[in-house]
Amino acid sequence: MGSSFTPNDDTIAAIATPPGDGGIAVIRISGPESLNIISAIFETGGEEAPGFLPRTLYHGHIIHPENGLRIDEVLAVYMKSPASYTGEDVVEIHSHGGHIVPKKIIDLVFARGARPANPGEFSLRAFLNGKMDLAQAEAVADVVNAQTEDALKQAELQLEGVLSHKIREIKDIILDVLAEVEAQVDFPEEDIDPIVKSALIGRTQDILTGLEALSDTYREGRILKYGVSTAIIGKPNVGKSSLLNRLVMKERAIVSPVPGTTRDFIEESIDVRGLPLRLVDTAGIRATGDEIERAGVDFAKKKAGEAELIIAVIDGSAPLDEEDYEVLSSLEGKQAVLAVNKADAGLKVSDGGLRGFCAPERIVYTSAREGTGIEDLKEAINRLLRGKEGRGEAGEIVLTELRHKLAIEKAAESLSSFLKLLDVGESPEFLALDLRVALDSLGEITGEVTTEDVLGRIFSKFCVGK
Ligand SMILES: Nc1nc2c(ncn2[C@@H]2O[C@H](COP(=O)(O)OP(=O)(O)OP(=O)(O)O)[C@@H](O)[C@H]2O)c(=O)[nH]1
Ligand SMILES: [Mg+2]
Repeated sequence: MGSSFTPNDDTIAAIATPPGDGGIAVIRISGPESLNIISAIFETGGEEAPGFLPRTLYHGHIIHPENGLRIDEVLAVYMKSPASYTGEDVVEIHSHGGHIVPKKIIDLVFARGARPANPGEFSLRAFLNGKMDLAQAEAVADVVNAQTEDALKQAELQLEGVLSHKIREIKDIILDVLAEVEAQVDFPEEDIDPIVKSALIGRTQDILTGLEALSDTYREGRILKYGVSTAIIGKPNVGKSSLLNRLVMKERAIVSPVPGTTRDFIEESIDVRGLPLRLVDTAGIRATGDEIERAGVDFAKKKAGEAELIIAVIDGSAPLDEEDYEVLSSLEGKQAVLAVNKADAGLKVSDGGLRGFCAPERIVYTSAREGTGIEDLKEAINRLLRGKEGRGEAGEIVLTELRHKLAIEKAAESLSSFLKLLDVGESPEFLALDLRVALDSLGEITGEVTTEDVLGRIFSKFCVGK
């Protein structure tokens, strides 16, 4: 089963740049009418229409075709099919930015027969026309949405086809195994030669190990793509807001010596060693008679419950008390690091006293007031989230898409089933079936096997003009 979509023969257009103030805006047109449309509304200074050589930038004006009025001074370029992003005839107009000019131009383009592009429709066409595979097309959105350098690096790798290449390599090995199995179809009554059989088992197990390793990278990939919800919790006055301010490197939250200062929660995004964190500073957790503060404490507990990562804070300059123990006990079963803060004011808390609540490598000593230990805290978070072993090569791909992980797991399941059937001496036809399912599952990643429904879901997440 392959993708059986007929490329659309209509022409689509969109303003590809975000609306609002900006030096320029880009209006993108794709489809058979692109060249006719631009020819009808564009003229170069007094001369005849230039005839648009492909991949040449022309300077001129967008002219209203009915009344001849100049709309804007622009640059325009024509990219002839198939040498364009979508694989179709594409025209891009670089006009002045703002709200009015691009809108007036796109209205002219629509009036000449183009229709508004759906979200992601340019990339969908690029996929349908074989300009990129599905994993690459998905990466286009990731490049645009990347929040940190590492997230961008991953998106670029995927866009370059590194993931697709890896998937194809795995598929090639499965195809070899399939060929071996199919060669046995003519002798269904005989057992597979033990040497051949053990070779098949070995190769399949290697693939399974590779698939499992790839699937495991999703943990990190998901973080890179979506960020980690992180709550800073602790009893009042231990320096949670001071720590938040240090991490975001600005005076974001109010800091005061009065316990119970923070009541509402404060959210900020930060980049910790390339990992995007969505950080929430919360009210100090304690029993309180103050109604507003109590609402804050409830919020804090809720945020802590929802967070994927906890930064627990205690005041290291004072002995631990009941309120600290309540916070520390809540860390059980959570991904957490512990900041022993106010380290500048003389430590009264020792590692020994904290043992049992938090592993030693997750405890850091900080002074939010003096700004020390902040890098250690980031490093502890980095290690915790990426796994101790860290990733191998810098150019190593990680999975950032749940869809890919699920497809890989499905393929792994089929291969495991293949191994079981092989073991019990099942006939080659049945063995081949599992291998084909595994191939199809992997084919879903690159879009060799796909449905309109899946494509609709993927591309609707894009913004218009992409
Ligand atoms: N000596 C010292 N004082 C600190 C440190 N961090 C914070 N403080 C002080 O501790 C007090 C409380 O700091 P905050 O950051 O407001 O503490 P908080 O945990 O957010 O407090 P609540 O919002 O009331 O729960 C302030 O007077 C800070 O200046 C530190 O590392 N060393
Ligand atoms: Mg606070």
